[in-house]
Amino acid sequence: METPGLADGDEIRARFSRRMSDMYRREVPQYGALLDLVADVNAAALRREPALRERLARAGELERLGVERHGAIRLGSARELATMRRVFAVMGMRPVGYYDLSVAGVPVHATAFRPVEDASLARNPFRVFTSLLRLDLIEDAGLRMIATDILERRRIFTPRLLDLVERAEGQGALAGAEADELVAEALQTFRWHSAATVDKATYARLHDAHRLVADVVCFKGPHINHLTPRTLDIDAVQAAMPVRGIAAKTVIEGPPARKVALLLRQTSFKALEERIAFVGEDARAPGTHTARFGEIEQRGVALTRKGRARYDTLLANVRHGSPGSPDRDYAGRLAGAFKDFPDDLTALRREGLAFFRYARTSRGSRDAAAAGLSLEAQIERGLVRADPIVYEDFLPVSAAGIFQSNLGGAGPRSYAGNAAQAAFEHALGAPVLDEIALYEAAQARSLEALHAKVSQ
Ligand code: OOG
Ligand code: NI
Repeated sequence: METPGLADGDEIRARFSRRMSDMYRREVPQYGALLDLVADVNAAALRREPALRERLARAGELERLGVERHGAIRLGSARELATMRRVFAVMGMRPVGYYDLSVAGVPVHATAFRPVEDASLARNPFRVFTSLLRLDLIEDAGLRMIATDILERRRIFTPRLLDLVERAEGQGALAGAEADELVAEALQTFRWHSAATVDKATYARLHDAHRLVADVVCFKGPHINHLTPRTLDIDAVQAAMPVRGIAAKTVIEGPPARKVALLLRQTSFKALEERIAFVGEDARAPGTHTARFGEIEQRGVALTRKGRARYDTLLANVRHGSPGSPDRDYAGRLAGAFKDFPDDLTALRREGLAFFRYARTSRGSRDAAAAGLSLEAQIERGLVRADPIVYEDFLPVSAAGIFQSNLGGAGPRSYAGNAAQAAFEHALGAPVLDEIALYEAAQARSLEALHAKVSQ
């Protein structure tokens, strides 16, 4: 059991992510092997780069290096999504961003539940990429009815969890023991069930419609399908995975390797084939299901709308709009495409491509003349510091790549790409926050604080 006393959202999230990690390691031993590899690679990076170690130590990030950054689930109905929003709210997580995966042949749309305050992100950064199945994209009307019916009847939250969520909503926090209980009850929603809730034939029909449809519809709950620790050297982990017998996806998603890390780079090991049991007469003829995998991520600076538009265009040129597996020379072509994208912090800042947090240095606070200088002049003279703001969200093309690599070689389906943010928000019962607006606000707040100090 954890510490007694009152537990706020940040504390509950920290406990939840720790317990989830323990559970997932027990459920998917290969994930433990990935964590070991990441720990080794991170340790080597810290030995190799003392400056990096120092920077992380100063930021208080060294001891949290091994803490998972995110996980993902896939939900089946509006009711499930709306309730999940309440559960995550108790853990200090808000829905940020809208991701349309239909353009990439995956019949879901999604948001990321995450902490939004700097202090909360620093305390525990855990977030959950949460998809909602788009039943409207199942073509066969009969099958769509079957799926809808199954999903309307299932209950993925324990009654006790719902009680505790209501209590927390009323009080804004929970007593320590109640928080532990809430975490334990919430974990029930995320655990794996090797027993399917349907017979073999129904599973097969849903699976034929799309593998993800079977994954969402045929089980008692929305099992956590991966967890993702942070690595300091994603290229090293990617190279070492096969050496340790871990089947890595072909390429690293996101921007190329650079001096100044941009946005988010991710890679994963392929979903494992697991034995499942069907209901009815098929109970003695087990089948297999692939859904669960492990992933790693490396985060860089958040890009402004201008920077992001440039990133999206460059990436699209390299991928030629194809969400399928990129070819062998992909990394080379990707690096080539980004050759003209500035790769130093000053240029990224001056060209308005990335977000920064500004703060007066101790010299700056002593220098009365600073007030009369432009921001650039103050930065040049070391009176003001500009620190890059880390990107805390996801990338739709990357997410599609992660989904695809876990569809076991089944090629992408084509859906007429149609974002449906309004429908998603209706199901969620709330609007999603605009991720770029959050970075804009953080940068603006830091500038305001700077000016406020100067005018004092
Ligand atoms: C989610 C895949 C997307 C990411 O990190 O981009 C994702 C899923 O497979 O359910 O987790
Ligand atoms: Ni992920």
